[in-house]
Amino acid sequence: EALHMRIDAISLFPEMFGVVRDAGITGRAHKQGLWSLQTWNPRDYAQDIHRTVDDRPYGGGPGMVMMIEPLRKSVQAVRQSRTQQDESAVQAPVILLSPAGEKFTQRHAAHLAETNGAIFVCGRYEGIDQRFINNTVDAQWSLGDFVLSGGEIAALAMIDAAVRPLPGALNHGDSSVQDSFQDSLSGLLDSPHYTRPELFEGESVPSVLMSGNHALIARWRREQSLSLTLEKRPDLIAQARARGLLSAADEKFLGTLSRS
Ligand code: 9WO
Repeated sequence: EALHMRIDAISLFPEMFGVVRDAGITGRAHKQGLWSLQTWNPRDYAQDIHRTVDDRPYGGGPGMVMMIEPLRKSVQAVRQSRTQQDESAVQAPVILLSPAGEKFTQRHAAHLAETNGAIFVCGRYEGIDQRFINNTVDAQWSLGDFVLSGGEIAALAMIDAAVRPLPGALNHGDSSVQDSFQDSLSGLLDSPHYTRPELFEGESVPSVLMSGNHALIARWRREQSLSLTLEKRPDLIAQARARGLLSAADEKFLGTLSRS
């Protein structure tokens, strides 16, 4: 059976997840059954007639805090549903989207496929009762140092990054393209792209790309990638070097750059 990744999202705004489920590469991959999404609204697990999910912060201060119980019950419902679907399935991690989390990278995206997805918890208001984080959250992931109005948009970005590399998600699912995905994992920036017209406002496409010489083109792209990365993200060059991803030819080319 083909690899299938299941994502569960606990959110007060489940309609936000329609975008990644229905549009573009992730939408097509969803239609193909490469991954599935289920959303869970904590409001459906509230205790009272008003379906309250937030309350005022102990100690005072502005805003409201998400209550533990609707969140905990949502997680319990997800776990039950996952067990019903596959009794032998490993328990997926409960991941909270938060600026306090680990910085999300391509490694985290790849990890999601291996753990059969995740249970994403999207906070709203001023935040979530710390006891839910202590008791139920397995990891916190961040997109970067900025504050959103909720975790949903961060979860959408991470789901997109996790679905793209699933085998068959990209149109061109052949092995050569899988290799170029591996290249993108090596952490070098991509070389520039060009399409028609050949001449635009006096600027032409680099002639090597018109040469038809595939070996030459591959070398040019690699060198563009190396020089662009050295210029804009030298930290990624160091990282690629430490991982043994730079060939002798790469090092020789980089040497010509730093000497000029
Ligand atoms: C907000 C926050 C601010 C500073 C330090 C730690 C923090 N944690 C949170 C938090 O968990 N907030 C909840 C989720 C409730 C308010 C909206 N939330 C949120 C998540 N805002 N921004 C994010 C987020 C998530 C991932 N990457 C970047 C931002």
